[in-house]
Amino acid sequence: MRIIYSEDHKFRDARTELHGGELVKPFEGPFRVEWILAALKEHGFNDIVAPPAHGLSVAAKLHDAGYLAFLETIWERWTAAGFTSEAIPISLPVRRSYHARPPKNIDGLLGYYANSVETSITEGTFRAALAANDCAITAADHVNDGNRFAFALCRPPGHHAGIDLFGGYCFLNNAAIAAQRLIDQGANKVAILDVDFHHGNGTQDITYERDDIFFASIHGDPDDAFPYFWGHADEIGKGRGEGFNANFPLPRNTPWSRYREALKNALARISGFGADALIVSLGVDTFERDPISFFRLTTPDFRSMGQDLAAAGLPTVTVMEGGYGVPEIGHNVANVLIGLEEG
Ligand code: SP5
Ligand code: ZN
Repeated sequence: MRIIYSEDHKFRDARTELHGGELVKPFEGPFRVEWILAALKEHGFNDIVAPPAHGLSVAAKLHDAGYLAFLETIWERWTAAGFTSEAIPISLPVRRSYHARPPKNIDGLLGYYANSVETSITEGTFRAALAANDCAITAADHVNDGNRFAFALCRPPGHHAGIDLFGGYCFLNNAAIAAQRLIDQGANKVAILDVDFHHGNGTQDITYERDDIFFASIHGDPDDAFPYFWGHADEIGKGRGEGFNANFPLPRNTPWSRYREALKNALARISGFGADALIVSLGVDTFERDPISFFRLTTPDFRSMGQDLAAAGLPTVTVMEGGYGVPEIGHNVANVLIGLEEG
């Protein structure tokens, strides 16, 4: 299958992540994609192409205009305000912030648009996020051209980025952008299946009131896992989107056997929806040795996952999300793609 990859991901290279009360080296860094690319090449995936620039016209249908302008200008305005280190929010609108509105102060604006504070914004962040957006759109176009599969090797990831929210290492929602692109090119219904360890709260935010995008997510129970405040099973969609959102929270130490039951249930819901195409938000942080997660999937399990996903029988755009800590993430990603092609 074709891999869409941009070297510009390297412009997202933060020095800091707030973790356990300390600023540590981020779990989400350029080395992740280097591991994934090395494993893909090792497994014979050689059709790797760079995307053309697509700009923000697709993203503008999903994200708030003020939020996109914020992402584009935050670094310049942050440094102009006299700050010399990476941008970390300090004050967020929370319960009973009834009158919250975007303040003119850049420090305030940073908090206004944040859904978590571990994600420092840096000089090249927007440039890299734009390249990931390009990968997602180009992958959608490849499937729209009649190919069964495409893999958008996006970095930074996207599934925690909401309508007007960044966080969880995410800025632009690459999976939702791929879905929107397919719809813009004629698809009536698209399903997004999020298999990252973390609930795809940003994707849920963007699709919650829509009936043309079905969103399903299998993830660590929010009672025990980031993003904590989204991802419960009773979040089913709203308005015309009611019935088009499905969450599958799972407990600590979930092995493939139990994960697979949830996956089959999610795929059954997607089959009932009648999607024209499937977007897979692929995080491999469900791996047993992931440093920030708590499922127990093994490297061979990811191949089975790919086979199960392919059994949906749909044109499929796979979009890279999380997966941290160890070089095996590359083999785990390759195994999903191998399984997809086998299934
Ligand atoms: C795309 C993606 O996977 N984003 C994940 C963002 C998670 N950020 C917060 C991580 C907090 C982890 N705390 C668990 C400590 C385990 N020792
Ligand atoms: Zn994740």
